[in-house]
Amino acid sequence: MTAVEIRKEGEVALVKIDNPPVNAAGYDVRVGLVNAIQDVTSDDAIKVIALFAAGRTFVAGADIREFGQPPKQPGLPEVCDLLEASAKPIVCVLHGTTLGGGLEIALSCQARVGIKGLKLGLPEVNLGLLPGAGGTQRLPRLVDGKTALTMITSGKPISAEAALDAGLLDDLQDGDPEAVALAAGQQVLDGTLKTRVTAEQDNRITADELNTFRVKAKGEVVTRALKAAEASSLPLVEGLQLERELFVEALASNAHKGLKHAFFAERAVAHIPEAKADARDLESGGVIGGGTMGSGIATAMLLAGMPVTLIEMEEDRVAFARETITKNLDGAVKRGKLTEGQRDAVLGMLTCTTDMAALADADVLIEAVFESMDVKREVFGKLDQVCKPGAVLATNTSYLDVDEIAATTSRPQDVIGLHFFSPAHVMRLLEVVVGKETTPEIVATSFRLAKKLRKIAVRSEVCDGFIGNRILAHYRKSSAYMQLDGAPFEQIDAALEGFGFAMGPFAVSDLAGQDIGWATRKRQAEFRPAEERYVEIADRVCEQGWFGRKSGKGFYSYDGKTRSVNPAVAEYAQAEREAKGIAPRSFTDAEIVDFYMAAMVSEAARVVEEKIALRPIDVDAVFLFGYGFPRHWGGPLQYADITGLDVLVQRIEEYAKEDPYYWQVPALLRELAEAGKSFNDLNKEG
Ligand code: 3H9
Repeated sequence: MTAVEIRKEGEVALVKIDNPPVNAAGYDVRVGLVNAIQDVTSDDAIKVIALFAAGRTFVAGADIREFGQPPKQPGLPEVCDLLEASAKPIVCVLHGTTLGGGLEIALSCQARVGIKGLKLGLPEVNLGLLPGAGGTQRLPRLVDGKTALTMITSGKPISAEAALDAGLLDDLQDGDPEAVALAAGQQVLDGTLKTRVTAEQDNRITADELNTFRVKAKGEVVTRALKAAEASSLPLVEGLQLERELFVEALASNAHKGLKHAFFAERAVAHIPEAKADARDLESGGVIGGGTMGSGIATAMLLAGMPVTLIEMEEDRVAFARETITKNLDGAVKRGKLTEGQRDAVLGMLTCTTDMAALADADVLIEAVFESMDVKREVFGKLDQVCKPGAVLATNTSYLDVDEIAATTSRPQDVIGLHFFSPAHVMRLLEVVVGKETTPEIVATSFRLAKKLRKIAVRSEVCDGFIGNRILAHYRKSSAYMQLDGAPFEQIDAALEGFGFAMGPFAVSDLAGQDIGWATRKRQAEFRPAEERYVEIADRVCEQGWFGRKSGKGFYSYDGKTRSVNPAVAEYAQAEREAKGIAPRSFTDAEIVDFYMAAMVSEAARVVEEKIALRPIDVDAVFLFGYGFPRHWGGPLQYADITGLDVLVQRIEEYAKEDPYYWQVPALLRELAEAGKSFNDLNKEG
């Protein structure tokens, strides 16, 4: 099979791109297009070329896997120039998701016909790039300035109808791409479909529009894309040249490396050893526990069209769970995700009861009760009695031993951990925690469930805290150490927000409620090794009843939407320093980020080393989709690759001089650094 095929029908040459799964414009496609144009140009019988694609979509962009590899000619810009200069008119038929380089191919043709359901966009900014095959120059010559600038800078696709209105499409049809392509070719021949050369159209971006977008533009990626769009006022050749230079600059940026990694992380996590096992049916669900988590999980299942039975212990708790789920669904209505009619229909699929026997027919059961082994054991004992054979029995524990829970049933092979993140109907991450006895079928079924719930599932082995919370428990201590050593907590928050986190660690603990962490610290006190540094500042804050936002005060004081620093925190810090004989020192923002990230990378490396995560990219996905890690850094281990593993080893060794217990170079990190390898090399090895 070749990536581009030609079939001639009278005076029309049908040129088909066939490069599954998404017809990316990789090397084979580019060479195929050049050959096809040459072949057709030299055939006097052919008057019109109709270009279309096989499969689920027209070209969804350049082949992202080629970025960072040595370029192979012809490049997409050259192919687009060739299409535009074609002596015979080319009509391009678009379906599915015509994105990036795919849209740039279409812009270079002389007419464009869409197939209903089509979406068109230039998502390059989402990869830290800008359209690099003429998109920033040709789009403003076909559509109004506002539409062009919005598409180039937002990365969001538009509908076929909007594209037709804007003049990006010349016609919208229904049907199979090949049949539509043949008909469109005939229409060009008989003159009912007009053709025009994009290069000959006038640029339509006005100075006012440019100013408006300049004011809004945030960050280097969007600013660069806008600069390229601005160049569309130049003659096309000059504009294309400038676009090329900016694209090459973007390709070399760290933002592109991080965002490309994040794109692949989202997809790579589905490649698990159990992928080929027979997944079971997932028609209906059961949830045990109607607190925030249980209600969120039930909401997610309902939104995916699954009938749900929710169990609570008492009647008033049953009513409370129904109320919470209704509120969640009302929120979805407000956000425009659901109509009121759909909400009512969805609520009709919910049963809330105290009777465990009602779970007998459910395909997947998710326990979300209080985080205590005794309580969980009791619930699983009952589930074992009432659930049908073959049902998936899942626990939503965030750190308890899944194997111990499984052992309380007569069917440990059907037990798995499904760790949702709060709010469960919104957050995209789902950690799938595979027990010693869990069968491949149950793992595959859990991944199928995640897909149904539109979540990103990441496979984890059993350990305390699994991938995410285990790493979090470690690096969270680093911010307390910096605080005690002299960095004001608000500086630590600001430095990490500057790095890209939506919120710094102190603001996060105020939001989550400091009482939870305090209770954990008290519970762990007797097991804490003598060599471990322990910072008491947060305990002093909690002793005042200042648990964060919910009590109006924590590290910060809250007044409506504004927050200010709680001055008592600095006093507690100073008192503890004096008691422990610590002379405070100042930290730069860069030192704060280095220290915090080195802590995160250390534990992340150990999680890979111990094979808790399948690959480094799985750890990255957990942090991107569950912990608000800045997408442009691609995840903690992609950050490590960008920073340099040897640099990280040196930093950790330096920190270890002060605190050799906390700071230890993970064996895997050292091994990779010494071999001149990266975490990404491990991803490639699978
Ligand atoms: C660009 O075009 C630059 C130009 O301006 C200039 C050039 C000079 N390349 O998402 P899915 C893989 S930048 C390579 O699960 P869906 C994907 O990894 C590009 N591979 O399917 C996955 O592989 P696997 C601008 C790609 O139906 C498989 O295809 N374009 C590409 O949920 C299925 O993908 C974009 O940014 C690619 N371009 O969604 C569009 N795209 O199975 C990026 C996908 O091994 N793509 N793959 O894990 C998308 O947004 C979605 O894939 C799409 C389909 C909406 C198309």
